[in-house]
Amino acid sequence: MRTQVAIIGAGPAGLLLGQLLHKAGIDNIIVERQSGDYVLGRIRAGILEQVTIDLVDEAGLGQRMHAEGLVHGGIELLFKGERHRIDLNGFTGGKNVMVYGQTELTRDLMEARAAADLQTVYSASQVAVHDFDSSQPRVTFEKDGQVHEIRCDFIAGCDGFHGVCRASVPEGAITEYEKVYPFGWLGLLSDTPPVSEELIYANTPRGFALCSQRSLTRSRYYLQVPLTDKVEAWSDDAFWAELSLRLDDEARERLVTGPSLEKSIAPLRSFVTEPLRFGRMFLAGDAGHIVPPTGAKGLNLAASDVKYLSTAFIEFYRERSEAGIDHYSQRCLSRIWKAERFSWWFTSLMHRFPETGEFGQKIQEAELDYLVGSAAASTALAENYVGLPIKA
Ligand code: RFL
Ligand code: PHB
Repeated sequence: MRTQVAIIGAGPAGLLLGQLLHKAGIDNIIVERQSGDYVLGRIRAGILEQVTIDLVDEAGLGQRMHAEGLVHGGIELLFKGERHRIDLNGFTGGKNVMVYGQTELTRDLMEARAAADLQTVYSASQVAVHDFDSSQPRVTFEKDGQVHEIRCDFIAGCDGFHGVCRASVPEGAITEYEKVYPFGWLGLLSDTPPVSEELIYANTPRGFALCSQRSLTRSRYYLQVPLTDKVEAWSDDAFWAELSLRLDDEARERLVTGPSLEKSIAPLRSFVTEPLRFGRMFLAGDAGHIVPPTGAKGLNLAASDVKYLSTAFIEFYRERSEAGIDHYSQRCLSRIWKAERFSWWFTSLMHRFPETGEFGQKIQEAELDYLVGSAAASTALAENYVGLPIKA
C-alpha cells in the first residue's frame, strides 16, 4: 500500500486530520488498533471550544453538531454550599462553548469517512512505525493473520497516550514532563435530565464533583475518588447518594437519578512531550500531551494540533514549503503549555488534596471567593475556559 499521510489512531485527532487532508486532496490511510464499535463505545469529552467547532465546520461536518449541540454561555462554581455563575460569554466578549459529546463527534467523523470511501483499517494488530528519520517512512501491521505495509511521505501519530508512535522515538530524542494527581474521577452517564442548565463544578469537603451533560435528557456526572477505589465497588445508588452530598440544597432537590449507562474511573494526569516532530513523524492529541479533565481541554487541544498539522501538510503539498512542518512543534507547544497550566490550576483549585491541611483549604476558599468577586480573575478563567485563540 502507498499513501501520502499514514495516520495511526482513529480517535478524534486521527479522524479529523484524515477529513481535513481529504478535503485538501491529500491521500491518507488510518490504521486503528480497536474496532469501530469499541472506539464509539468510549465515553469521554463533552465540551467543544469555538476553535474545535470551527474546525469541524471547516471539515464540512458541522450539520448535526449545530442542530443538536447545546450552546453554553456560562458555568457555575459551587463552594461553601453556594453556587456562583461565571458569565463566560460576558467576560469574553461573546464567546461560548458547546455541549456535544466526543462520541457524537466521532460518529459524525466516522460516517463522513465511510461515505467518502476513505480507507480505515480497524482491528489492526502489531502496528509499527519505521524509518521516520528518512524521507520514506513505513507503517506495518497485521490484519486477519496477514502482515501489511504502508509506504508514505509522513506518519501522523494520533494514537493516544498509550500509542506506539511516541514509544518508537529513541529515548535521547524526547523529553517528557509529567505530573500525576493523587485521585481519579468516577464518571456516570445516565438518561436523566441534567440537574442544572449549565455545568456545575463543585469544591466540597467530601471532594470535587462535576455535573455535566450530553443533551437535555442525558447527564454526565463525575466524583473525585481515591485512586484505590474500584468501579465495581460503586453501585449506582452509592454514586447518587455521594453526588447528592456534594451538591447545594437546590441542586440536591432537583437531582433526578436513574440507572447508569456507563460508569468508569479515570486517573488524572498532566503530561507533555517535547518535541512533537521526529523527522517525518508528528504526534498530535493525547499521543503528545494529556491534561486532567477539569478544564475540558483534551479533545480541544487535539483539534488545535490537527489544525496546525493539516495546515502544515497542505502547505507542503501545495507550495512545496516546509515552514509549517518546521514550526509544528513550537506552534502546538505554545498553546499546549497554556492549556496545561490552566488545567493544572483549575484542578488544584477545585479538588481536595490528601496532603493539604486546613490552611490549604482556607487558601482554596479565599481564591474561589476572589475569583467570583473579581472581574479580572473571572475574565482570566473565562478566556481560558472558552479556549485561547489559534495563532497563525
Ligand atoms: P484518543 O481518543 O485516545 O484516540 C487514539 C486512538 O488511537 C488508537 N491506538 C492505536 N491505533 C493503532 N495502533 C496502536 N498501537 C494504537 N494505540 C492506540 C486508540 O485505540 C484510539 O482509538 O486520542 P485523540 O484522538 O488524541 O483524542 C484525545 C481525546 O480523546 C481526549 O483528549 C479527551 O477525551 C479528553 N477529555 C476531554 N477533553 C475535552 O476537550 N473536553 C472534555 O470535556 C473532556 N472530558 C476527557 C474528558 C477524557 C476523559 N478520560 C476518560 C480520559 C473526560 C474524561 C473522563
Ligand atoms: C464531560 O461532560 O465529560 C466533561 C465536561 C467538562 C469537563 C470535563 C468533562 O471539565
